[in-house]
Amino acid sequence: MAIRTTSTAAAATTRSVDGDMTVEEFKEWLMKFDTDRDGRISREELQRAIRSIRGRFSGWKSRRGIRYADSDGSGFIDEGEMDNLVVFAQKSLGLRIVVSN
Ligand SMILES: [Ca+2]
Repeated sequence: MAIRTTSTAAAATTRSVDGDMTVEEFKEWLMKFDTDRDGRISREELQRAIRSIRGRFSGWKSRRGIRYADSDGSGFIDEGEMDNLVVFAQKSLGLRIVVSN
């Protein structure tokens, strides 16, 4: 049986963020920036995410995003706070995120 090298999962999930995306797709995209893999998004990680979509003022916006979404004041966006960040991304980052019922 031949062992084939398939393209990485990261490459396969790379998609345009210019069009509509679902909340699930947004979270999946965002978690790619969880570089220390602690399951939370830090300000630095959020800044890299904003920069990746050519967002301007990524430093300032990431600070605002954390402040907006970080309900418990931990300084990180954890899983339960991700929905707050969805709202922030729609309002302040101009992402079109479809909320499905
Ligand atoms: Ca993290």
